Amino acid sequence: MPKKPAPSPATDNQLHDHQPGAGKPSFATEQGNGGELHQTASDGADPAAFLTDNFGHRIADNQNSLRAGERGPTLLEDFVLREKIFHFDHERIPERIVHARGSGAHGVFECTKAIPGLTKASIFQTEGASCPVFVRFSTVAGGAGSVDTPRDVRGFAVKLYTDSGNWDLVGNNIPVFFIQDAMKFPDLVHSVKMEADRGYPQAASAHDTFWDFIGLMPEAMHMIMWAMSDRTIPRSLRMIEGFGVHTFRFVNEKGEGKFVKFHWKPVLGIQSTTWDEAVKIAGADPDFHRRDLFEAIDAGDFPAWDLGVQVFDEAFAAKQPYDVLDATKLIPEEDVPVEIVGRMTLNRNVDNFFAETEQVAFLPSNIIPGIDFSNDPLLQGRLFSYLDTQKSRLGTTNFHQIPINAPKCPFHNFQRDGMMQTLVPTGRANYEPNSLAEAGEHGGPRPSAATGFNSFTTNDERNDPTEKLRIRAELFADHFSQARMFYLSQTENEQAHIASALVFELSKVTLDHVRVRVVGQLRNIDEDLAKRVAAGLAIDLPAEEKAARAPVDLKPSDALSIQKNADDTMEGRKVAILFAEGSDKAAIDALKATIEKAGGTAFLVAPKVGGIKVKGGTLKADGQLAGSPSALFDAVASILTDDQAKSLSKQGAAVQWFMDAFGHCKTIAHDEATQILLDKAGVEKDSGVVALDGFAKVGTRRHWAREAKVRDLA
Ligand code: HDE
Repeated sequence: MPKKPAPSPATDNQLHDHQPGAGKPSFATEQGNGGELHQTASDGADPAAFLTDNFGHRIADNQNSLRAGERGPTLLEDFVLREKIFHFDHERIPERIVHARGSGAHGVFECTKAIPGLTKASIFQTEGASCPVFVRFSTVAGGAGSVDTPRDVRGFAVKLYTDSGNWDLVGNNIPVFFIQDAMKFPDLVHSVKMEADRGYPQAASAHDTFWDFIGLMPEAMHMIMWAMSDRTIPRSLRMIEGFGVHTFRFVNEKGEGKFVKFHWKPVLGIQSTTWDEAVKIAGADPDFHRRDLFEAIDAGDFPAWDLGVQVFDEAFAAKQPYDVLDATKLIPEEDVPVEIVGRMTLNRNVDNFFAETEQVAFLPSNIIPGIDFSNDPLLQGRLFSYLDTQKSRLGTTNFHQIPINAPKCPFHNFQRDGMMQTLVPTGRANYEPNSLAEAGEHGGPRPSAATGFNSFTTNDERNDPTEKLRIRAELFADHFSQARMFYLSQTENEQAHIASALVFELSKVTLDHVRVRVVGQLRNIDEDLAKRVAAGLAIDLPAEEKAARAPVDLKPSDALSIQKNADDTMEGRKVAILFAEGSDKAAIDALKATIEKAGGTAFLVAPKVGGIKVKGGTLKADGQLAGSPSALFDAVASILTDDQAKSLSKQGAAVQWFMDAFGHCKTIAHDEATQILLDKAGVEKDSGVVALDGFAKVGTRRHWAREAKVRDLA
């Protein structure tokens, strides 16, 4: 007689942990009508507590597959196993072609200034009008599992669920783009992604094919200045600007149209890291930005952005030395000030990453009456691409029914069927016109000429729509004027960062002629920049690449610099306090209070995380020293005993902690005992290396004047 198999311990646990009626397990998926039927189940238990398969059958054992005998083969009959594995096998969907790595959050947009004279968009009619939003921030080049802090442009995609339909403002944290025409997008993306034969590098532009393409596409040079600046190594997603990039249209009730550019201004200010810091963060916490966003929202520190608009007309556009339809150009804020009309606050984390952040589908073609497109050829190409890509990513034309994508206002039409149809349209009317209403049946919805979306009729007289041409308008040929303007608008330190980033990236290029060509292009931007980069690469200054159109000198714009606009707020910043056995708890508490009062967060770091005996009690650390390098914080402080400081001065992780904080130009607040560690780390006294009671005054600002002491910049 076969002996009775022993029950597996896991099965027992499962039964004990999830006793029916013991409360709703967090993994329960309640779907369809099954739940309702189970409500009336005879055993009277909470139906949500039962593990079922996808068709509502309760599962008795979630540990063991069905076998023929104790040591025999698994049976095909095991529908529980087959369904579980079948579903798992298909869990992944294709990642986004670009912007695959992203983090999302819910929030609200509120109109803070009504602008009915400019637009009839419902959301801008009354001050205080609001709508829900979903935002997804992303990097561009890396795959879905890549790190958060490569040098890369950040996507800034906002879905506003307005009462007149979804408005998707799918922008970036840089106001211009690499290319002028959608025709070049696949080439750009192929060049920056992993190289086709070798499959590397991941999430990096520092390689041959990218710079080969760039050297041959001088229209990218303005964007390259931004990409090599600190904008592409942000400190936090909460501290990036957002831009709609393209010129759009505002249309008012009278049908009058003006051009508009959209800006999102972070309330916390713009802040970036240094390159060395970004690289170290990638190792210490590959999810640095995702975690930072999640934790801030979780703690109730809701990040916010002001929505600004630059509005101008054809007459203004005609007078500029650039074409406003060219996405490689911006409108200086000094020429057209940014007017703030709304505020967006992110106040809720996603409940499920896949269902929301992964399945959200942004469409630049989602606009609402009162907003319209311009003839920007890059934007026009995007209007096709995003709708198209969703079919291959989400697998069905019914992707709009996924909750995160569905509008929150009613939608009715005669589109029917398709894969994964989850709606159940009723009635016979699935065509229009119909006269079913005359027979007392429901005839379905009808178009409305008055309230429906009417495209703006362009009054651009320079355009002859009867001509079919594959050309670009004349001013699109100016590739360097604004690149120069951007470079000259930066502080000396920011210019040095740009030059050094170019040297770093081009040093990774192995094809000599590619390097030479890019430096030849830089000569059209700024002679000094080209010389610095050539010197940094140890190559002779190459001949200037011929410019299609000679650049003109534009007035530098202070608004383009991060450092010129930095304010000293501690709001949203994170300060690490290093302590160890015997540290003075009162001093730690006092510093913590100072940081929190200024809107920052204190993070306690110690050699061990459990309870540590300190002077005045026991203290738990938030992070262990080796796992919490100083690169993860905005500033550091240290409160130690002489003995502990001496012992830590022999440990690499502790010495590196201060060396990096100093090298990343951060404030270091310390007690006397810490001096031995500072000496070992080569930390010299300056305005950012202060005693503990001096911290409040210096705060978390960076001390850029120190940088020349710690590294050679190009
Ligand atoms: Fe995108 N872009 N793009 N792009 N883009 C995508 O759409 C595309 C461009 C941007 O978080 C894709 O749903 C073309 C400019 C963001 O889900 C794809 C062109 C700007 C996101 C696509 C551009 C952007 C995308 C990939 C040239 C800034 C992430 C998956 C004509 C204004 C949205 C998807 C998210 C995503 C195409 C140029 C921003 C393939 C053809 C310019 C923020 O459809």
